[in-house]
Amino acid sequence: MPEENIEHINFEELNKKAISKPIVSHIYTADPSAHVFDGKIYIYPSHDIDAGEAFDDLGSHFAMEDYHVISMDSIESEAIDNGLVLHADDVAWAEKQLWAPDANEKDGKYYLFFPAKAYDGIFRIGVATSKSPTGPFTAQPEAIKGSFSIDPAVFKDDDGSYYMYFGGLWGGQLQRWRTGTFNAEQPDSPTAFLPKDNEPALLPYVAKMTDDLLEFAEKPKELEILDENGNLLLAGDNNRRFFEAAWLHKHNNKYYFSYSTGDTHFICYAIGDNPYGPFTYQGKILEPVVGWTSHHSVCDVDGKSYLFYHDSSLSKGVTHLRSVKIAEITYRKDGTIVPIKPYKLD
Ligand code: FUB
Repeated sequence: MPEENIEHINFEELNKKAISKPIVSHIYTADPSAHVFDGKIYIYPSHDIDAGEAFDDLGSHFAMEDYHVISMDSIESEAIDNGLVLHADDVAWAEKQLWAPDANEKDGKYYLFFPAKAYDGIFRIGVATSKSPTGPFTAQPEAIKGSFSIDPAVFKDDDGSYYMYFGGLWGGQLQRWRTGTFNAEQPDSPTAFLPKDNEPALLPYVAKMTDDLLEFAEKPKELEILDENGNLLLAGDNNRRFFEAAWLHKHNNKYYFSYSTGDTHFICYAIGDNPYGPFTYQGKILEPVVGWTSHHSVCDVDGKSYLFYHDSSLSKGVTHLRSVKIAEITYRKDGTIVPIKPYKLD
């Protein structure tokens, strides 16, 4: 339910029909990355604010400055805001736009992975560490070497290896890295340097992390997303191609790579046999929500699988003021996912 239809929406009615309510309403939260650490649920979201920036297709209005961590004892219990855990002022390399983060745990230490725009206007990905899942986090002095673009998601495989998935189009700058170096031409254009509609779509990236989780252990590789015939999805296939919001989870020994299609507002997924893919497109997980963006994570809690997502229903459609919600995921016997409709519309 993208921005262009917003004036026609009766939010009171729509919110009555929403399948889930915001987990917190005293602040705006978005891009939820959920994990279970020591039996408790921790959600690492963006912290949306209205910084007064005008809306544009580069996402300048997403002018977030800090992060909070939300925790829950169980999926039904109250969501607790653990307060400020990291501010842009405390990240030496980052100027602004603290976008969608993720976190993970290793040997009792917690790692917050986050994208931010550096002082040269280029998005990089940084790491901050803490002894506690609820922070506060201390940022590394520099961004991860060789990092670029946005939306890091760090997956721990069963063998103890950690992989970062990342990338995002338009304001996320992925299209500016096609030659391997940043293309700073036409700085105000979100769509310059995108492939043509009949060319393969831009792909997200994956890189194994070093043992200390602070750097890439290898040069990031493209993650192939194929159609049912084994061909790469095309750039003009806007309903299915990758845009942003990478997430990787495992179900019944298969790897599920899920992502947002951006301008068509779906959360989709593709299945593969290993963390590097290739992945074959399967379908949608979430139909469009209120607001332009859609961003999610998938997390198993007490034997059930949940989608953590956001919408702009609480802010009555303000696209950069979003709220995190939760809905249960149902798998079919063949491992495919029943798509979730966020509102029970007739
Ligand atoms: O929250 C800012 C950006 O909007 C995220 O990085 C994208 O995934 C989209 O949700």
